[in-house]
Amino acid sequence: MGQRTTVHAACPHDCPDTCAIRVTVEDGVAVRIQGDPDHPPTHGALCTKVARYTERTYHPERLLHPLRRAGPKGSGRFTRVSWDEALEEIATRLRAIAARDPQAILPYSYAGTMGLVQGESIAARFFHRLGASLLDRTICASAGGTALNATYGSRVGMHVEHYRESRVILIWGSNSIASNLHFWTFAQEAKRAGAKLICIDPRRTETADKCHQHIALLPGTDGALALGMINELVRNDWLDHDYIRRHTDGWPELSAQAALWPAERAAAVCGLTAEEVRGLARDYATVEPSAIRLNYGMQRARGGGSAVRLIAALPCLIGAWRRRGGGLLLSSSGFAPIRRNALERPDLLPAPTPRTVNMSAIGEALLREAAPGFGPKIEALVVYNSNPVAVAPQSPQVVRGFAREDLFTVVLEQFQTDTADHADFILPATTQLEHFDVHASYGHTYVLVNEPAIAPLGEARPNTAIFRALAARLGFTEDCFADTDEQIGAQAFDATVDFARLRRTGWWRLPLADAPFADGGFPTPNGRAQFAPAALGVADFVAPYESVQSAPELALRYPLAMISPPARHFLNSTFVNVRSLRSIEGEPLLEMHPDDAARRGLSDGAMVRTYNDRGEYRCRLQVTDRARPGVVVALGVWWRKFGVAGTNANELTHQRLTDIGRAPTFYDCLVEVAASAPDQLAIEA
Ligand SMILES: Nc1nc2c(c(=O)[nH]1)N[C@H]1C(S)=C(S)[C@@H](COP(=O)(O)OP(=O)(O)OC[C@H]3O[C@@H](n4cnc5c(=O)[nH]c(N)nc54)[C@H](O)[C@@H]3O)O[C@H]1N2
Ligand SMILES: Nc1nc2c(c(=O)[nH]1)N[C@H]1C(S)=C(S)[C@@H](COP(=O)(O)OP(=O)(O)OC[C@H]3O[C@@H](n4cnc5c(=O)[nH]c(N)nc54)[C@H](O)[C@@H]3O)O[C@H]1N2
Ligand code: SF4
Ligand SMILES: [Mo]
Repeated sequence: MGQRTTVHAACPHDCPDTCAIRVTVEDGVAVRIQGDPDHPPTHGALCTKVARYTERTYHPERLLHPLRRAGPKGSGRFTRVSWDEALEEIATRLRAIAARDPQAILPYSYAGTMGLVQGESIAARFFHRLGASLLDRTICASAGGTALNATYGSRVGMHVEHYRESRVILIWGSNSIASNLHFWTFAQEAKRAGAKLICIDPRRTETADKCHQHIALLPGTDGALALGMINELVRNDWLDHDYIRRHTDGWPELSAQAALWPAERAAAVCGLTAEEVRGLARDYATVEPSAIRLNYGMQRARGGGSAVRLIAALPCLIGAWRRRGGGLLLSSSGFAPIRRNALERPDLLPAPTPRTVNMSAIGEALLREAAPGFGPKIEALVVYNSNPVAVAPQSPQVVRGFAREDLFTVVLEQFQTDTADHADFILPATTQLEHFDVHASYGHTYVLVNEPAIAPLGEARPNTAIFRALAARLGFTEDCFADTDEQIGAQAFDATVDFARLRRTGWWRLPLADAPFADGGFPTPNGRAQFAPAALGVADFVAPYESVQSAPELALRYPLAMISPPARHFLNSTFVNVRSLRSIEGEPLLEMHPDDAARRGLSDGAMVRTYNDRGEYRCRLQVTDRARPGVVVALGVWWRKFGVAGTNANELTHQRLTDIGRAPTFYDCLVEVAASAPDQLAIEA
């Protein structure tokens, strides 16, 4: 019997649950991964994906050595090189570009790991000191986040545990069983205690199946639904006048706006019945405590920011915040006492501040020439914690950008993703089991530590080590480049977090009130929720760029709205290459309602072509009433190389941005679907 130890870890994935994990290690090998039974949100359970984390870590296709491109851009052909050769050549190329204009260098990263150390710490310091372009990290949550900041002053909300006490829960724009499993456990507890669960989602998800009611609105119409509900709250006087008077600003403007939205008008926009709108308002406002679990599904359309502002007003109007089982949660990330400046060191930036490039329109950015108002052409891209070739909207442009022979691309990765295929250099990165990190969460109110369980595999290195080495080669001598990962972990939180204790216990609950806004006290300048802040005015319904109602001419050619929400057994594009999980998801599918399929003469299992002016995507059709009429669903995000024709659903999405927050509009996308020619059927087994 060898040496057996257990270490405290945290799930690194971009998931609101941020589970506390215990890793069992035997003779230097991670043999078991379990949810921490003592951490209240995790309560000992992990999702199917991360329960398989050892399969991912010890995957035979892990990148274990630096690689240099050995074929045309995007060919995916590489040869092994030493770390020394790779770092020296990368440093030489970056130094030469920086000598002309460092803004021609762009970092591209997101939340492949949510860790504060392996995310934006040494990496941000490195790019700040270099004077590289800044990246606007908008691809996921910035429409909803900006809306919460405007309304509540920060990204704050209910504690997830308190949903067990709610008597009615609106699950709004969320397939919780797939993407927020640990919230769902609390919702089920509430359900057993008699709570009514209502799911608001264009798709009949597995979560909708398990709720008492499913409201299948059209994509991008949530703002209209919220206005219709507010209209009903006023008409029936289901308002908490005292809470509104003492703890909110802008109600006169908001109520005037909502007066224009009787249930009939809202219903017509949403593709619902007026009774559905009225019933929803009644259920929401006449039982206490009532709670909303808002998620990001509805903010991926043009009006997503306004929709979140309108929905965020609801718990204030009925005084739901007075009790801890009432209120709303979209994100709790604003509660975490993170010292971003200490981690990222914006003081290292040159003056004037470099330009900012929006990650959500990376395709456009890579294809632009130097221009006033844009700045220099992008000559180098350093990608870490992200797989933009698969996940960024409008892949035809993204791929053309990444395929530029004159672009120098470095990708730090664990696997040879679609993005890594387009690299000049691939640098092998460690996984969560192999490096140190600290975490906050956007779905609960704890901070966590992740101790390394095993030594790095092969020659893999943590992101921090890679950027430290590049900083040294570029001659950056500031002390902050010498910080160890554990020192960075200690800098990550303010003094409310006792770092030494956190390392002993693995996780720690932030000292917050149970019902944080029972007596107002929102983190706005005057402590009141803002319905019509000066910068934005009152929110109204903002129609999608592309929908039958808002773009009737386009809809003549492309009459179906396509949404592409997360698949349950993947995490964005992570895990697509883990065989056991991919076999559960099967293959890329397009769901279509039987009426829409019959109208096109398409049958279940047929290969289809989904297309619009931007491109074409081929996959198998699934005829199912999970999709409502007029809406097709492509669960993703699949790696392009696993697709029939080497594409995924982002072949069809566009790069236009949300009303506020500069975010992508993945679910604001009209398409048409037709049978695919038989010679295009070849699918790899
Ligand atoms: N298993 C799994 N978990 C994940 C992820 C994953 O890929 N897989 N991704 C993680 C990430 S990065 C994030 S940001 C979160 C994402 O979290 P969410 O975006 O909340 O993802 P989902 O739970 O799929 O919920 C989106 C739901 O919104 C619905 N929807 C689409 N358009 C609209 C609309 O206009 N209005 C309304 N009301 N609903 C709409 C979709 O049908 C879908 O069921 O989940 C995280 N967790
Ligand atoms: N059509 C469509 N597109 C979408 C979405 C959608 O719903 N529909 N969702 C969008 C959303 S919400 C998001 S958040 C984005 C997500 O997009 P990304 O942030 O790109 O997320 P992933 O696809 O999970 O890719 C993360 C990559 O980081 C790598 N990685 C993980 N840990 C580390 C590490 O420690 N070091 C390094 N160097 N690499 C690491 C993983 O191997 C993985 O390849 O996708 C967006 N794209
Ligand atoms: S992906 Fe989410 S549910 Fe799964 S282990 Fe990680 S934090 Fe928990
Ligand atoms: Mo996301």
